[in-house]
Amino acid sequence: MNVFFGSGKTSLLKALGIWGQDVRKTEAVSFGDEAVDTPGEFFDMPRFYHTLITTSVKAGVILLVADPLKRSRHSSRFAHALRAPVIGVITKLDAASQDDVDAARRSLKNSGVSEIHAVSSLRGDGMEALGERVRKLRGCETK
Ligand SMILES: Nc1nc2c(ncn2[C@@H]2O[C@H](COP(=O)(O)OP(=O)(O)OP(=O)(O)O)[C@@H](O)[C@H]2O)c(=O)[nH]1
Ligand SMILES: [Mg+2]
Repeated sequence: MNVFFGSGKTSLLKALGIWGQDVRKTEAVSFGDEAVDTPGEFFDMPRFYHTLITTSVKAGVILLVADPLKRSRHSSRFAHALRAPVIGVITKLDAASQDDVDAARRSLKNSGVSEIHAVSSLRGDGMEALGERVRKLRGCETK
């Protein structure tokens, strides 16, 4: 339990330039101008899954985040319930071992994600390629 909060979701949106507010604990599903942020706790509690699924309906792309430092394990095939393209993102590449990253990759694959990026929001690794994919799937590639 409680492996999804603090996994770096808000920091990731900020690093992608699609979150204007400060990075602090996300207490509720939060709507920004360009993105929707979710509290990590919702992924730990199956009774909140419907909220995540409903929130995803109008999304152009969904980033399913795995924290390699916490060995988070997403529900099997969870990504298949989401109604938009899902990209798996392994965060904190600057602080994780290769074993941690491999385990996070397995967890995301098990949840039904096929495209996976490993990034560091702090250091910037992988952010350019991920940003490009996100812009493309959001339909902003000509901006
Ligand atoms: N080393 C490292 N730390 C990171 C990275 N991204 C985020 N963090 C740290 O992880 C902590 C949690 O980051 P958040 O972005 O608030 O995580 P969150 O998933 O939005 O958390 P909740 O809102 O609680 O669900 C903060 O202390 C961040 O500085 C990263 O790429 N590398
Ligand atoms: Mg957050």
